[in-house]
Amino acid sequence: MKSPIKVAVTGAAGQIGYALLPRIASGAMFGPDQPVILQLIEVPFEKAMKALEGVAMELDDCAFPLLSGMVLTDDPKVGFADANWSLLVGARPRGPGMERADLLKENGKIFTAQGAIIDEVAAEDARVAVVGNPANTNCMIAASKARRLTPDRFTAMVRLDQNRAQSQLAKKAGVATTDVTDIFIYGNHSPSMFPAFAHAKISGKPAREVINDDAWLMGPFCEIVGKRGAAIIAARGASSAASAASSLVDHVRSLFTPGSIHSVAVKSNGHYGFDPEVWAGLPVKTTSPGAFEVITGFEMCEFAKSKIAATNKELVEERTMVADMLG
Ligand code: NAX
Repeated sequence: MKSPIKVAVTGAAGQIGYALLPRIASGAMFGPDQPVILQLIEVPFEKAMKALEGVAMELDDCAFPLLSGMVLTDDPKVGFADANWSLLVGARPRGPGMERADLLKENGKIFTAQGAIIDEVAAEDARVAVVGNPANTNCMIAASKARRLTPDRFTAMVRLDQNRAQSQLAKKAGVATTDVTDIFIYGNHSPSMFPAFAHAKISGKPAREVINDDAWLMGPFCEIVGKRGAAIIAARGASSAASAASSLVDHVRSLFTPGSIHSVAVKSNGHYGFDPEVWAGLPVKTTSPGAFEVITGFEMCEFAKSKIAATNKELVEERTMVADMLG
């Protein structure tokens, strides 16, 4: 029997947490023979901790063979202790009348604290995946607080955007989602991000040739993918939860599986013209569990360059808004 992987999850009593935890405990994230210990972190309020207890009761009731233990806590130092993976889902939602800058600052405080604590108490091989919005900038803030863990240990999720793009291309072409490959997301997890359709393939052929409708790809396709989150809220009356949880499972599983090729928001280091200091969605290849290299060399047309410039501008603006929190 392998020794368990310790997975810390913040916002564990939230709606993404509810859809995520059974997937991790069932083996979907780390494989069918890998035990896990869930270290569940919530805010120090009775209502949240009570809800967390209820979630843990349900996990008990599933009798998952791979679930070796659970820790329920409102103390991040306890929750992140020796964690191999820290999944930062919890964040403050945007309230009425709240400006983007206010949201960045409010959430910046959370990720400032969590980045420093993870650096202090998490495992030697610690990896961090940020979902709480604005995910790219929150991830940058957390990474900036680390002295022991290098920036490549901190990633943010754009996999939901990749999955949305893959599914839209499949629908348009009338094929299975598994026939669509090499669709990567560049930039921010926001409507500004760019799904680079020119490199996508459908059954091994360029998606552009198969779909044969550049006007749709450059217009409605980018729009649908970019604004899918808002469309879900309009339809469901609540933000994406099952798909976000499933995409986080994909994000971590792909980073855990050498050879996987997928989109992750990572420190850009200047690739594809991004500001070197921002966390941008980029195509990566997993080299060993938790480690990756950015796939370079994709040619960008003028349209792609302008989309990347726009999403980069937004990331730089976000960075400027939280400049006093970095380092
Ligand atoms: P919920 O409001 O249902 O749950 C959030 C939970 O986080 C709450 O239980 C809250 O008590 C907890 N929390 C807040 N601050 C915390 C802290 N400092 N430590 C521990 N727990 C804390 O939100 P949910 O729908 O689960 O969404 C969570 C986050 O994911 C939001 O920021 C949301 O914007 C973001 N999303 C990111 C996506 C992405 O692709 N990157 C897509 C889905 C989602 O919108």
